[in-house]
Order: sequence, then C-alpha cells, then structure tokens
Amino acid sequence: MYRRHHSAVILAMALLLAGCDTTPTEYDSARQGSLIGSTKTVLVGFEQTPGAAQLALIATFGGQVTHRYKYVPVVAATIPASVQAELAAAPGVAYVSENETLYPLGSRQVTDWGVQKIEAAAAWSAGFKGQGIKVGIFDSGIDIDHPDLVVAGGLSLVDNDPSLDDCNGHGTHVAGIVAARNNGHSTVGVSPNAQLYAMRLADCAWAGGTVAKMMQLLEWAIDNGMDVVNMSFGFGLAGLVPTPTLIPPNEAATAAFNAAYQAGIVLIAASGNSAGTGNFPYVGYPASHPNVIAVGATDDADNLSSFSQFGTDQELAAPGVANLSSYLVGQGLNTSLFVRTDNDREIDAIPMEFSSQTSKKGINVSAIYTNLGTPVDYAVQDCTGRISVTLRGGPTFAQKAEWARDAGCAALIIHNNQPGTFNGTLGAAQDPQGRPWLPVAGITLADGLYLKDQIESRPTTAGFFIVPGNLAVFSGTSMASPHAAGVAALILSKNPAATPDQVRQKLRDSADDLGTPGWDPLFGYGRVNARRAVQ
Ligand SMILES: [Ca+2]
Ligand SMILES: [Ca+2]
Ligand SMILES: [Ca+2]
Repeated sequence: MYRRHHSAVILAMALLLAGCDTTPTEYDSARQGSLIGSTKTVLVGFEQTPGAAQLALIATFGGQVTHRYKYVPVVAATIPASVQAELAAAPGVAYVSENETLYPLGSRQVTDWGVQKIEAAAAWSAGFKGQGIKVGIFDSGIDIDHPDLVVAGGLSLVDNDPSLDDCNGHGTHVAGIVAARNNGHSTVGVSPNAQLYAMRLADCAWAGGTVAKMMQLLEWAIDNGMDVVNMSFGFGLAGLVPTPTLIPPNEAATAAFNAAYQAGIVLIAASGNSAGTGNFPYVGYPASHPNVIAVGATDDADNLSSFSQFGTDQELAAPGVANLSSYLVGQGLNTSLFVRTDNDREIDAIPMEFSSQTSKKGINVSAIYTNLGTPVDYAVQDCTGRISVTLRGGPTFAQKAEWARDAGCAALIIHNNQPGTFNGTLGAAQDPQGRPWLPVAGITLADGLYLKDQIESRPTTAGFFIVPGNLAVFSGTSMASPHAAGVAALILSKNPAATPDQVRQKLRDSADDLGTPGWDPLFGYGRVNARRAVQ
C-alpha cells in the first residue's frame, strides 16, 4: 500500500509539473463521455518518438498538445472526446490512454458519524472551528506523534514519566473527537482548530489517576488559561451503590471544581458506562457535580446507549457508540475499500468495533450482494472466499457477521439503510461460538447502492483492507463527553468572553431535544448540536 501510495504521489507531482489538469474530482467516466462536443485530456502513444508530423496529426483532429514526454513516445493532449477512437486508429498512433484521476490510497479523511450527527461542519462553515480555545484533556496523554493531532502543551503527573505522550490510547481517542485536524486525512474532530492540551493523570494501563492529581491538573488549568476541560473518567463509589444519596461527597474535589468553574473553565465529564448493571439510574461522579456538565452517550438513531448512565444529574447527550477517532500510531487501524473493477474507485469504510484485521495485502476477491445477509440469502449464492455486501437492518451486525462467517465469506461490508456514515459494533471480542470475527466494515447508503449496482451489472472485484493504522472505533460516555467539549469550544470561538454559565446555557438551549419534551433524565436537555450552538 505504501509503495502504491508513494508512486501515486510521485505520479501526481509529475503530472502537476507537466501542467496537466490533476484537479481531484469524483471519478465519473459516464459523465466525461456523455457531453457531446466535450473535450478530454488523453495520453497519445506513438510508434516512434513524436516529431512535427505527429504533433500536426493531433492538430488535424482538433487536439492541442499540453506536454511532450521526454523519455517515452507519448504526448498529453486535449482532444474532442468524439475523435478519440479515430485518433487511436490513425497511422503511427500506438494507443490512446485515458488520463485517469489518481487517488492516494487510504489517505482520505473520514468524518465520523458523531461529528456528522451534531452538524459540526455547519459550524465550521459559519467560521467557528474552536480557534483560539484551549481544551485540556484530563486523561492518559495524547499521542504526540499522531499526524492528525497537534499537542499545544500540557502537564504529566504520571509517576516518573514527564512525557505528555499517550501509551494507553484512551486520551488520544478523546482528543481526536475534540480536535482532530481538518486536513484531508484520518478523521476530523468537532472543533478542529482548538488547541489540545495533554493533561496526563493516567499511565499506559489507564491506572494511577487520583483525585489529588486531578486537583493538581485543575490548578494547572486555571494557571494556564484552559477554556474547557474534558474528563472522560469516574471515581469514588459512583456506579457501585444503589442510590445517589449514598455517594460520599469528595469535599476536596468539590472545592477544586468550584474554583476552576469560578475561574472561567467549562468542565465536562462522562456520565458513566455502568447502566444496566441493576443499580441505576444515576449519573457517576465527577459528572454529577453541580459545576460539571454530565454527558450521556447516544447512538446514531439518537437512542440512549444501553451502557450510558442517566438520572437526575444528566445534563446533555452526545454521540458515544462506535466512534471512529485517533489512536496510537501503528496500534490502531486503517481501513480502505477499493472497487478494482471500476478503476480502483475508493469508498470510505469504517471498521466495526471488534472486527478482525485483514492481511497487509488485503482481501482482493469478488464481491456479492446479499440483501440482509441472512442464511436464506446465503442459501441462494455461494459466498465462499468472497466479500459479502449486505444491507443494514433487521438482524444485528453481530448476527450478520456470524452468518457471513458460517457461509464461508472472506469479509463483510454492511451498508447503511439511511443517509450518512455509520459505525457499528459487533458487541464482543469474539462471536458466540468463540471465533474471531471476520473483517467487517460499514459504508454509506449511497456507496452501498453504488456497489449493488456494480455487482448486479458485471462481475465485481473489491480490495478490502483493515490494517494497522492510526484510528480506532470505541464506544462509551468517554466518547460522548468530548463531543460536548468540542461544541463548547465552538461556542467559545464565537464568543471568547462567554462565562461557563453562558456556555452551559447555550449547550442546553441549542441541543436537539430527545425523548419526552424538555429536560428528561435520559437525555438531559438533549443531544448537542454544533450548528445551532453557534447560530
Ligand atoms: Ca484529519
Ligand atoms: Ca453535573
Ligand atoms: Ca427531552
């Protein structure tokens, strides 16, 4: 992949230097040929080094030479599309090659469903990208080598390790949701121009964090002008006792939160992931603190996730199921999907949580369309060694993946049944029979329908890669909280003088109300909305 990537870049540079049109456009061969009288750039190969006679020949076809290559008997020329076949058959012409659009492999930027769901791009279009806003990530650090993250500063309180670098991955994932750069590769965060501060209180095992360290980080946050602090963690007995009234208040932490809030810092925390264990509902600590904004996790259908804690302290909800974001370089994943039989057209694909990886060479096999991907669908066509392309809906992703494996498929691609990207989770590290999952990824509805059309119109070969990279899919209120922190940064980039109370009110007022009308214990004031937050 790397070799192809590099050669593609070199080729792109060569064409750029040659003055050819290398503007990247969505590949559409039908469009190019459909306009009568349209011109196109082609590469005309001659049987011998082209001279005046050959250049004249191009001119007689109404073409214009844009470059003569030095080392091969080829010219790049713009010609009327209608004369291409005739030119190819002309004396001395060996071939006329298409000037195909180049795609660097696996380097496209994917916008996670959560960032789409909260309409962050609309806020960026309005000019608010978190610029000038300092966001402190209280976590395991941030991968300082990650190509999508810029660490502006921070503080490590990990014993004997002053580095801001992350060796766990949790902090890097959280940071990516807040502010992965909008640079054309990897992912993009909610407030891509915000300044990230790695405030490290947990080690490589996400251990060693204490209230004392958290308080010291709050002190540093005040001294260093942090605008927003994200705390995707819990502590104390929260989640372990039957009613919230039994949580012993941590008076020292309470004092520290109050001081930070009064100093002008917006404090945001995850509501906790222990719902469904029978002891709830209520929100964990520190999210439940009156000056800390509690954020529960929703899925892409705006349902509260089964794990998300909720209760009287729930303040906001935000995407927190199967979110794609930054991860430790080389220890995460990179996913690519190519349609080999359509000029290697690339489709954005997001690995499902717990999916297996492919080999580094990927899976390059024929693809079949399998409707909902049930045993009935596999009974009528052979999936052995093939890639199954199936529709979201009906049975769970895990059930579909298990059936695909039973049918002998090499991999499973699930396309959305509604507009937009989506991610899914297979729910557990192994399937119910104790086997590793197939490589499984999700794609959009539009891309799924395109693939279906390809498969139904001709034999289709796909190339599918889930290989070591810089991204990972995680679920948790840990992922919901940074979505809200990112929106807070957007609000502050519009109005830098806003107080925490004002930012908080704006977060509440601009949220999309879910569930019962008005505030409710499941969603608080609703799911955050970046577009409305900066209106
Ligand atoms: Ca990016
Ligand atoms: Ca609270
Ligand atoms: Ca509501």
